[in-house]
Amino acid sequence: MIVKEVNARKIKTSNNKDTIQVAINKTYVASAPLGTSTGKHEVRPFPREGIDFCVKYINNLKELIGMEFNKFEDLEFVEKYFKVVGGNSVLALQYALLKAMSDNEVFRFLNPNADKMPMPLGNVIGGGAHFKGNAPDFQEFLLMPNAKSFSENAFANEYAHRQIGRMYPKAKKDLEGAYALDFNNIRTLELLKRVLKKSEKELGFDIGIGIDVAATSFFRNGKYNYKNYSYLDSRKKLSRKEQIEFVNKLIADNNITYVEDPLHENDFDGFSKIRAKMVCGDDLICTNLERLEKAVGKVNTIIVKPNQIGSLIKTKGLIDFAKVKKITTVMSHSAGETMDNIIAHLAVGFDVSCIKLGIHGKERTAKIKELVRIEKML
Ligand code: 2PG
Ligand code: MG
Repeated sequence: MIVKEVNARKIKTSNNKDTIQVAINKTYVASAPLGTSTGKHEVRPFPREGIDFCVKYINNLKELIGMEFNKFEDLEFVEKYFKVVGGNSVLALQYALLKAMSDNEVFRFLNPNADKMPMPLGNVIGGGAHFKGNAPDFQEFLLMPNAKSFSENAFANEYAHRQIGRMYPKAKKDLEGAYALDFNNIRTLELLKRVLKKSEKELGFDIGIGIDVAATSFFRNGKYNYKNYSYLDSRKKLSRKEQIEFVNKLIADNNITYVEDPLHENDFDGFSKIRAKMVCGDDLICTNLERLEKAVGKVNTIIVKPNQIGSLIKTKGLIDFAKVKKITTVMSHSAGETMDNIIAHLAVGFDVSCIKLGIHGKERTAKIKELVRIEKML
């Protein structure tokens, strides 16, 4: 594929922030999302000079014109711009180049033998940093349906989401389209179990429960500061030990399979004390290989968000390392999404185990629909 034209412009994410969109040869368009509860160890999405500067810089990238890109590894060339334009600009450029090289069939280009679909983790009830108002302290309550196909699983998530909408017609939604109810974490789990029982009966397969505690977002002065703790205490401060006990009790009482970021982003050892089937690091790892190396033996699952590291080459390296160490990989959307559906392709092409997505909202369904389309092709 020969680059004839590179065009960049500024667009809005679903949380109304600015990000960059890049088009290669007018046809292949891509953009990278922005997080809200971002980890301290994530790369900067944009440099101090701002997005307008990046747009101008990329529009003037004369050296790319006439260059040939044919393999995944060729994308490394544009990573030298990282220092100047930041992680999101580099990713948008790499995504657009990847789409151009593969004529938009990215997953096949990454893996011509791709034959497995990821399991969806659907964000159905939310709070934490994703909702300004009264809601659970935990950022995400997730569903993990266990049907054979991706489309059945996606349907199950939508079904449960719709049920909650019917039960609480006045409920607001958070940044990712999950319902934001003025519930404490325990009451939320009780509601979820009721909804899942009904869904499982209707649909005929099991649905697991996951949570993204996103604990760093309410960790202050050495304590976990709850504002919606339980029936008896709304506000409560937990020590590290109490936090571990509380999370482990919730896991046991509610049969929770997946737990993300139960402790703050530097407590590697704390993660190893959590007793769930899948203990996942998001802010803990930040899609960073050095941090994953430190986390071996402490977590058995990781979130993969290319925008946390601003490099597709490094993202692939991290996934390869995780596979060698038998660590489960979960490709993930971000709170501030765009209409780009490339993570659907990356999940299948890189053969990750799961994909975490919102259930509701056009930026979320864009990815789900693409996965349903890919499944039909496999
Ligand atoms: C998370 C993500 C996505 P954010 O914490 O897992 O759900 O949120 O993009 O705000 O980091
Ligand atoms: Mg997270």
